[in-house]
Amino acid sequence: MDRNEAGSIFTQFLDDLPNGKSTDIHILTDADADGLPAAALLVRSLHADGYTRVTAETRKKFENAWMPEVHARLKQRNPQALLLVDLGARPDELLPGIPTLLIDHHAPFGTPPGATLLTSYGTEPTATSGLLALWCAQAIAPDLANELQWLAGISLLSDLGDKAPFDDLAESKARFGATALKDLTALLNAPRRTAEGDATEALELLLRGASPKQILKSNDPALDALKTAKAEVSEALAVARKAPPRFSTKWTEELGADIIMVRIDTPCQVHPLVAQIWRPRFPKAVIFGVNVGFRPGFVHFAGRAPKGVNLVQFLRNHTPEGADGTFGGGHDQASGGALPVALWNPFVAMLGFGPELQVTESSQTALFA
Ligand SMILES: [Mn+2]
Repeated sequence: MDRNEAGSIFTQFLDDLPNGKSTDIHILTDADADGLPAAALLVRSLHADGYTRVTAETRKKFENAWMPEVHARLKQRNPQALLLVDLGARPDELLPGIPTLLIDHHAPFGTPPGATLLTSYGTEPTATSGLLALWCAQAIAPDLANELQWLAGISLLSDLGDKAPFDDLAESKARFGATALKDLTALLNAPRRTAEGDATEALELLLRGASPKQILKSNDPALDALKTAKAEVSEALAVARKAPPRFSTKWTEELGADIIMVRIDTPCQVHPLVAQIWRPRFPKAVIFGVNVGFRPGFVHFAGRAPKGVNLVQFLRNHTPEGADGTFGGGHDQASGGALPVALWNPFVAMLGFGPELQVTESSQTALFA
C-alpha cells in the first residue's frame, strides 16, 4: 500500500457512490489521536472536493464497529455510504446494502461482505490511518491536504512515536512546530482514556482548527475540556503505575518471551499506558496492563511485545471460547482484548498466573455499586 494505491482505491469508491457528491457519507472513527485526525482529514477534504453531506462521529467507550448497538445508532443517521476508520477489519456484516470503505492499519480478521478494505497492514513501514487519510485527501483536494499535513503528523506521532519512519512526521514538525504537535497529540488522546471516554469535542477541534499552534492558543471551550480530561487521566495513571509486575515463564518457548502482567483498577483507559511504562524495565518480555475496573463484569488487557515476538498470533492461538471478535486484534507487537470475568480467570491461570490475577465478580460489583 502506498500513496498512489490508497488514492486510487479512495477515488474509485467515491466514483461508485449512489448520489455522487450529494451522497450522505457518514464516518465512524476511532477515538484516539490517529483515528481523530484521519476522520478530520477525510471530512475536510471531501467538503473541499464538493461533497456536501459528510458527517463524522467517534467510537464511544467500550464500543467496536461490530456491535448491534453501534449499528442501530449508525442506521438512525440513514447514511448512503459508510467510512470506517482505524477500527480494525472483521468479516462480519456492517450495514447491509450500504457501500462501505474501511481505512485501517491493524491486523485484519477479514473484510465485511461487499465492503472495500484500504489497509496498510502488511506493508513495511506500516502507514497509520491518519497517513492513509492524508493520501486519500491528496487524491481529491491536494491544496487542502498540504495545509492539513499536521493532522497526519499527529497520527504518526500518536501511533508510531517520535521516530516514525515517514517523512511526513519530520516535515510537519518543521512546518508546524514539534512542541505544538506533541502537546496537541497528548491532549487529543486524553478524552478517550477518561472514565466517560467521549472524544466528540476532540474531533470537533480538529474539524475547525487551522494548525496545532492556532488550536493550542484558542479560547475554544473544547480545548478546556481536553485539558480537564488530561488531568483526570494523569491522576489515574499516577496510581496505576505503582502496581507491581507479576511474572510467568510458562509460554516462554512458544511465545519467545516471558509474560509480565500488571493489574490495575480504574475506570480510565490507562492499561495500555501501564504496559508502555514497564517496557524499558523488561525490554525482552511481553507486558500486559490488566484493568479490572474499566468495565463492570469485564477485564480489559493491553499488551506490548518486543520486536520479533508476534503477540497477535499468540493470542489468536489461545483465544478462549466465547471471547468476542476483538480478542487478539491490533498489531503484531501491540495487542490485547477484553474478557468477561468468567472467561478471564481460567485464561489467566492457563497463562501461568496465580491468585493475584484472579478476579471475583463480587469485588467488581462492590466497585461499581
Ligand atoms: Mn491507529
